[in-house]
Amino acid sequence: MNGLYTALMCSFHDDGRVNEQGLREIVRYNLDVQQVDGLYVNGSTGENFLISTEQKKQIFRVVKDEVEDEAKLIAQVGSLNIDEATDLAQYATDLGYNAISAVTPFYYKFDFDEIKDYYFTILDSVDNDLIIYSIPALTGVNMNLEQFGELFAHDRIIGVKFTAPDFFLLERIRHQFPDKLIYSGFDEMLLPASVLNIDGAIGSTFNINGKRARQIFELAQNGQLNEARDVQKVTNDLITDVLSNGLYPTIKEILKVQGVDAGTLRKPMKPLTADGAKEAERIANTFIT
Ligand code: NGF
Repeated sequence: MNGLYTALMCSFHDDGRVNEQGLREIVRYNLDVQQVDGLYVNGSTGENFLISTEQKKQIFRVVKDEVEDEAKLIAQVGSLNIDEATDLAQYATDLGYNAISAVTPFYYKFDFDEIKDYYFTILDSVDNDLIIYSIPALTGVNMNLEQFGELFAHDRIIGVKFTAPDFFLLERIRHQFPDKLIYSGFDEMLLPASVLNIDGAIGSTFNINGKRARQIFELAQNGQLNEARDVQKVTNDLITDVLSNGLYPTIKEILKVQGVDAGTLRKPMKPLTADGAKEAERIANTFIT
């Protein structure tokens, strides 16, 4: 399960339905052009928290049908509705997903016992491995080293998608749990995370910049830090421009410039203005090869 996973975008029609053909095109572009090792399906980048249970299942199904066994697949099933989470975990497992992942429960201020119960309930419902999705900036859930240890004590919690700029904690987790998988979640910090000996990364910008992500990851693994820094610099020039123009709509527009039908966004996310679309085209022409 090591390697680079795209946090997969999904294509939607203007009326909010899943654009299955567009989704297949996004999958193919990631596998054939960006050449990532796997896909992280129905994460934040997939607009997961804006869609229905049926749409989540539809996306799991279409992606698996397109990928078959060409790449590894991780299904993000986390939900505030524990019944939905267990239902999706079973559904993705039956489809043949290699692992499931679940965002820490958010919005209500759950204590750690509740968070632990959430993960163990999901695991009890399904025969698959689980990767914790930790993204404190969006969930407000900050877990410490000891709490990660309590979750990692479960032998089917195999790792964490670590989307936080806390390299102290990252290093401590790496040191204490050498057998667990750590995936870095912030693409702009892939180099420092790679230096700390992560196992892989999961990123939204890999939809358009997966090849550079691989260079950073592999150069760092080979100890070629100056070269890796140069690639991270170009990557961060790209990410700076993408973030200031609007993360998800800009990635979709860049995919469109590459001939991929990335569709529109689910409300209340808003599409780019005409000027925003022009800026996305400029970014594509400047950075995407
Ligand atoms: O989009 C976010 C929100 N984070 C992603 C990634 O961690 C999300 C990250 O790639 C993800 O994996 C998912 O879709 O579940 C950033 O977009 C990127 O580093 C630019 O900041 O924070």
